[in-house]
Amino acid sequence: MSFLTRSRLLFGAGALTVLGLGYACAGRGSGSLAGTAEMAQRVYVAPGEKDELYAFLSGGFGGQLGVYGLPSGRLLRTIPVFSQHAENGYGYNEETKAMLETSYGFVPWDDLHHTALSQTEGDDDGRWIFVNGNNTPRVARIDLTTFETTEILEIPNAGGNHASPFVTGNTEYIVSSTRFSIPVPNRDVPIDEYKKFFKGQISFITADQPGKMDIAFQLIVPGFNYDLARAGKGPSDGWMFFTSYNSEQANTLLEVNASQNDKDYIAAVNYRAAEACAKAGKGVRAPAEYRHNIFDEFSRIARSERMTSVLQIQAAACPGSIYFLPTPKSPHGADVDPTGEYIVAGGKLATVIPVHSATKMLKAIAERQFEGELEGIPVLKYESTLAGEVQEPGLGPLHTEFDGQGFAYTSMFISSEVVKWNVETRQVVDRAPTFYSVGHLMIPGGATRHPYGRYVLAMNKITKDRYLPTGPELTQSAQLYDITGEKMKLLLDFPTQGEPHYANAIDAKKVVDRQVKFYKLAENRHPMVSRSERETGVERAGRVVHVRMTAIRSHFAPDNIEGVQVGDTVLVHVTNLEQDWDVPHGFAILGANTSELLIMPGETRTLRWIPRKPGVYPMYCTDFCSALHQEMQGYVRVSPAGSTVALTANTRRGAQARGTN
Ligand code: K7E
Ligand code: CUA
Repeated sequence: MSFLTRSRLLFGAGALTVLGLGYACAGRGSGSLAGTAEMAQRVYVAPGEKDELYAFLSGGFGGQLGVYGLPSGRLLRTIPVFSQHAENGYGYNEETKAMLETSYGFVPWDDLHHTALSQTEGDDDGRWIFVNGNNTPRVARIDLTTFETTEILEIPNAGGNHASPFVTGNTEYIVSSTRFSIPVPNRDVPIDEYKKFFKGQISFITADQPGKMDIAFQLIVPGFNYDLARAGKGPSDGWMFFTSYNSEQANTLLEVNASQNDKDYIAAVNYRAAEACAKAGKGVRAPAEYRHNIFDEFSRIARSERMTSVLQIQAAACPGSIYFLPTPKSPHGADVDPTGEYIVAGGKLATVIPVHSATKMLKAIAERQFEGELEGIPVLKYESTLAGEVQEPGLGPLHTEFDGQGFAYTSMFISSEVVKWNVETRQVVDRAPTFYSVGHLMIPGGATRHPYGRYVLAMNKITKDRYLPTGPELTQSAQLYDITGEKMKLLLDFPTQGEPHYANAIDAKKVVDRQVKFYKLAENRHPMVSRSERETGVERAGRVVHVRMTAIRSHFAPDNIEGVQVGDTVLVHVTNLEQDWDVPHGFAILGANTSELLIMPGETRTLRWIPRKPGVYPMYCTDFCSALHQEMQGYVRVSPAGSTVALTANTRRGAQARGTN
């Protein structure tokens, strides 16, 4: 930004402040006039300018991923992942339905909690972002050249895929661990025989080859609740740390029964040792039913593969692959600092923040400083791995992020604040209130070796009085703080979609240059593609009618179709002939029991329609694509079943050509 622009901004922000005064004076303001102007200036992205960061916020129970610009907080896009998305037909059109197939059938929704950008040598590389589906255990890959979900892998033997999809330093693996232990394999057993039958599992999923996600192995672990995870680096390279709670193994009233033990555990997995053990034949290929859904780059059609087995290893059979680190109390977050030396747990009910040392852990393992064993897994002595505790941090510590300058930032759910502390001395150095009940925090690059720093984003669970009310359901909210100085400074509130849990942000430069602007028509391998209007037409195969159609500014070809009958399954395959950026066409037809199609340039999308009544059905383009967009329309004539009206389509504009009947 030039100096001139900056000064103009300052001036503009002054005007904003005057308008905002009423609210600022009314109470929870953000300080002085000058303070507000400075805040506005820091987050204001002038018309025509762009944000410096992409932020990807999980959509929680919305099942999707939100793309925001930072520092402005502007919503740029919703990427459909686990939920059907009528806006662009994801999960409704014939090409993408298979993405939502599972071993339970078609599951059109999930609860998306965590995001993980792909990494190379411990830094974000901008290739993909991975996300988890918590309810029907799944992980997904989103390609950041197209901002599309291109792969989904279901996780067997999991009930609540929560500790997921955290990534290793070169994206060798993403992980999945189960929040709810279940019988493994899942079967019909009495619930109160939990301790006998219920198991946890920790899965390592190969992730560095697009289209080839696969469960390398599942480590079977005690029936606790596994909550979050983070990969090690530096001295903890090769390790993955998982928090667990409910070490009591309660199966009812967990609010009381899983809060008995003073300490639960961090499960520290040496995944190279586990991998070697699995490769050495110590595992068992167990039957398991799950799906691997892949989106083909050239046909742009998803297919769902049925998987039938998974490699399982038992902790006891693979000594050295997993250790328990006692950790107070019902820990939630597990976070590793940029150097890889410190592992921080957020104990929801703990009065301190425990900080483990990777170096001490390795030494304690070498010296066998164990206090016991749990189902064959050594339990290290608390003191043997502890670097120290942050005293009186606040109430309800959940998640910690790092700025790369030696400071950690922990969210305090109960006392609604962000607490900044020194990683080495573990002294609290600053606090900032959040509005209200903060869950995850996110520092751009905070999970990498080199945090980008500058901001911390707090994602809040409760907003109460922060926004204009919208009935019983109020918006969720994020808050952006400046962290470049000694003290955190609140810059911005912005509403979010669904309930964001975790998020990632990345320097926009790592993503913008790799954008796909359109799909090449010449490379379109969809079996029903029409690469020109000459290739369009209609065809009947029994009760199925295929319509091959093209869309280009500003007409469909064909745009008059006759001879469709009530009860036919009509498959309209629309190819967008445009070869230019930002020219999608839409397609919708009266009474269709599905969403529209939104067809990107060069791709083919299919709408399934079973007309129920005779009549003439208008169809039209839903995306205002040109000055003659309103003219982009047509008709389908539907006759009673058994009618003698021939199937025809005006495949060339104006001329009434016969379809292949
Ligand atoms: Cu919301 Cu990461 Cu599911 Cu904590 S989790 S807040
Ligand atoms: Cu095409 Cu509007």
